[in-house]
Amino acid sequence: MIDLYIWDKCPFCLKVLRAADELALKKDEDYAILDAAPGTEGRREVERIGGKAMVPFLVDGDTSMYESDDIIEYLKEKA
Ligand SMILES: N[C@@H](CCC(=O)N[C@@H](CS)C(=O)NCC(=O)O)C(=O)O
Repeated sequence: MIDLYIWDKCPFCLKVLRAADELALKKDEDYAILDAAPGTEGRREVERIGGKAMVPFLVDGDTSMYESDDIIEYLKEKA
């Protein structure tokens, strides 16, 4: 399962979610959304895993990335 750390006020996060939707990826089947709003445990987890407190953030096993365009390309490969 792909984990997407998302803050729903972040336009880059919304762009990633829109792409996942357009690619017909299924939430809770193909990917999970983890709340990473500022001050949340999710945001602290993002920093622990990747070293930066930035969203969107994708984790899939040993793969992780921060850039929304890279995330969208990754999702396209998985679709
Ligand atoms: N280059 C990134 C930009 C993402 C970005 O700026 N995210 C903001 C929220 S909208 C953020 O996490 N800022 C916190 C920080 O930069 O530490 C992308 O395209 O995904």
